Amino acid sequence: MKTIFSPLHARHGGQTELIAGEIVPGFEKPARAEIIKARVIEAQLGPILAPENHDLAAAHRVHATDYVAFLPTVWPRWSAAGKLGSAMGFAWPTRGLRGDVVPEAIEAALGFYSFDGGAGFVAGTWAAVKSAYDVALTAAALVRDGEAAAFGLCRPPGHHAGRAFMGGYCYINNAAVAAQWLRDQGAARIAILDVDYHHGNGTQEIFYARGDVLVANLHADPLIEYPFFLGHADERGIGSGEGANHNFPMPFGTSWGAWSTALDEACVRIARFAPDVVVVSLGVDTFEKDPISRFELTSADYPKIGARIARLGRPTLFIMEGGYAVEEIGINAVGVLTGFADG
Ligand code: 6XA
Ligand code: ZN
Repeated sequence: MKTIFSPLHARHGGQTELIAGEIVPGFEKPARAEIIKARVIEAQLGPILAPENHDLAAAHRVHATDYVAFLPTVWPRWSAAGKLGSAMGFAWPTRGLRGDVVPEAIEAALGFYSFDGGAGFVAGTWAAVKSAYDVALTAAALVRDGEAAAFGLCRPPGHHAGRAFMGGYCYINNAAVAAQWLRDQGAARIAILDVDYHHGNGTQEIFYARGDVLVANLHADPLIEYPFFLGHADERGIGSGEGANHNFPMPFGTSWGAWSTALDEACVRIARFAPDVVVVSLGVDTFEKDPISRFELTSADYPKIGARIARLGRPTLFIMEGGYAVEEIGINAVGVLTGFADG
């Protein structure tokens, strides 16, 4: 399996994030992608290729025009305003406030285009975000051209980014961009299988009214876990998307038994949908030692995830999402891929 990787991801580093009353160094750091890349080499998964440069047309297919235009301007505006630290909002237009007027002040515009303080910008953030977009599209093109599978080693991740907002370390929704691009390249139906510990709220929002893109999410129950405000089992899609959104919220402490039962059910529904391509939002923060998560999967479980996905027998595009900088992030992420390749 080919991996697409860009060293530009490392330009996004040293950012801070807001969690539980504290501004802390971002957990989503460059070492993550470097550890995964090293494991791709060590496990001899296949060649590592650089992404091709793409214009932003594919981003406009899933994100609002004004939002896409805003992203590259954030750091220049923030630094021109003489502000220090990571660029992020601190006020958000919740219920009862105007959500239709973009403020002029950069810190307020950041609040307008985000749902949390988890997607800070530093000077190189846009370059990294754009590189992850290029990685996703280049990997998608491999699958379009007939590869059985490809791995987009995207960083930063994407699944919390919605049509017009960032959050949760995500700016552009790489998996959604790739899925829509594959549709535009002629695929009739795409299934997105999100196995990250956190609900992929952005991906769900983007495709919620769509019957041509099935979205299945396995994640910690939003009643008790981030992103909190989406991801319940009763969210099944609307309009022509009715029945094409599938959520599997699970309690803290979930281990392979219950988790794999949910994976199996998601795969049964995907098989019934008969997608031309399966896009996997590959998060490995379900791992027992993940520093921000509370599931109990072990390293031995990840190849079994890959093998189950392989049984779908569909062209498959893996897009990297979460999983934090512990040594095992490489073993676990690449474990899914070798499990798929051997499955
Ligand atoms: C709160 C936690 C963000 C979770 C990001 C993640 N800042 N998403 O791993 O999949
Ligand atoms: Zn996650």
